[in-house]
Amino acid sequence: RIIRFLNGNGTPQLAALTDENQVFELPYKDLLTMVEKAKQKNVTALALVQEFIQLSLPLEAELKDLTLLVPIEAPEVWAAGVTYEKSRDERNYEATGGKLNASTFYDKVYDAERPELFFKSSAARTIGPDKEVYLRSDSNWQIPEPELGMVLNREGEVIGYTIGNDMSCRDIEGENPLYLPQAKIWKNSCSIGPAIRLAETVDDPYQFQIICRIYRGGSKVFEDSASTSQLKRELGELVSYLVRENTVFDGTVLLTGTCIVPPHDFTLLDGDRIEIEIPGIGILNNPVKSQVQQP
Ligand code: DO4
Ligand code: MG
Repeated sequence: RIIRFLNGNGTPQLAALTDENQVFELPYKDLLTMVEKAKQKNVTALALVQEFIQLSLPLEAELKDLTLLVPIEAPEVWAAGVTYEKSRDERNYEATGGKLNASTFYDKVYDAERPELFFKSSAARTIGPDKEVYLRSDSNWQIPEPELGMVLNREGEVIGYTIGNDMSCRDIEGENPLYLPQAKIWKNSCSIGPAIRLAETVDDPYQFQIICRIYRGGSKVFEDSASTSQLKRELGELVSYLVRENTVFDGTVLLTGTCIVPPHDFTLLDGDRIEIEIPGIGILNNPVKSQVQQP
């Protein structure tokens, strides 16, 4: 796994994280530079990392002592929607005011050939591990959306996998589908990290478990888990629609949709803490904070 952290001089440092959670500094500016270097040497990024691990010693500091940064400064984060049955059912609930037997455009997109893809975030709006995700002040129904993220290069090849939180306002989304950008995009509404698992180390991306926990006042108020085996669509299918007639930048992250939704009466509050875990990638931890009001 690849991480970034702030070193003693206050500058970002790229590093490899082993299965034993040992941290080895890597001599590259970022993951994209490392992948480029591997291509030039005609080796995999994994082989390059293994070479450094064999030649160096791990840091004495433990992972928990490091100030982690976003593992990649993704120029854009895109997201797929309604890729799990659970997501379709919950959107129907929002859009119909709870009439579960009503048919909506969410049913249509779930079965359509073309997936739902939307622009989620830019580098300036995306935060990393342990940073605060913000709430909107004009929504009363806000949830985290725990999702597997694919890190892509400009050709749409998957470089690695990460964890993403597609923070969402269910009331704004349910009021009118045209409000989707406001229900999805605001300051600190997207979190990614803590690590990127190199694609070549993943045998089967449909076997990731996703776990979400929400803590309030020190107690756990929500926990649920799901698996990427429940995805309705293939990951390659999502990427192929993203790159179609599009300019995609190196390091773009594509979130693959949520399969975990807290109960209908749940909304995030200032002071909550969200943990999203994907074993094999890590735990993305973010405190929740009300938006700081502009004077
Ligand atoms: O259609 C609205 C958004 C869906 C979404 O974000 C998801 O399914 O994860
Ligand atoms: Mg989502």
